[in-house]
Amino acid sequence: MHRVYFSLGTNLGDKEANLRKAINEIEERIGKIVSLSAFYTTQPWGFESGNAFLNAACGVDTSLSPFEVLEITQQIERELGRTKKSVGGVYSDRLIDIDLLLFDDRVIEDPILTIPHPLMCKRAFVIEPMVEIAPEVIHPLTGKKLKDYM
Ligand code: PH2
Ligand code: MG
Ligand code: MG
Repeated sequence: MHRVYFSLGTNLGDKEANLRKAINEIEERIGKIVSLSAFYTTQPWGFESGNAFLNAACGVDTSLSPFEVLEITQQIERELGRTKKSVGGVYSDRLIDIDLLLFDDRVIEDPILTIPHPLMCKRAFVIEPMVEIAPEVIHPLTGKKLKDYM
């Protein structure tokens, strides 16, 4: 079994329903949800929009590989109505975004998947929910506990 952590975000439509649907699909297709943060209302980071976000984080036990997990999260995003992907760091409003943050203590640098997520510790909307559910988890590149990023 592997422990994987996801960040979830939405700033369009029925945001609470979007998060709940995504979490249900993750549980159906990826594995058991072992921890789920509160839902945090946050302001758009890195782009201009009048639509606030609802963000959360969850921990899941899975027997899948990182690339299988990535493929399934992208499928779930599409099924929940995600259309545009951010291109070159230019973000836009979205119904759902599911980002893979950590996969055990693996370090992966691949053109389609970077783990740990390179920006996870720089974004309050990611690190706050993660510290709520996984304060003692160690960042595999820095050796620091997540709670020490707050
Ligand atoms: N996601 C982004 C860019 N900016 N801002 C907030 N508040 N929440 C997000 O989930 C978010 C963002 C890129 O995926
Ligand atoms: Mg994202
Ligand atoms: Mg994403």
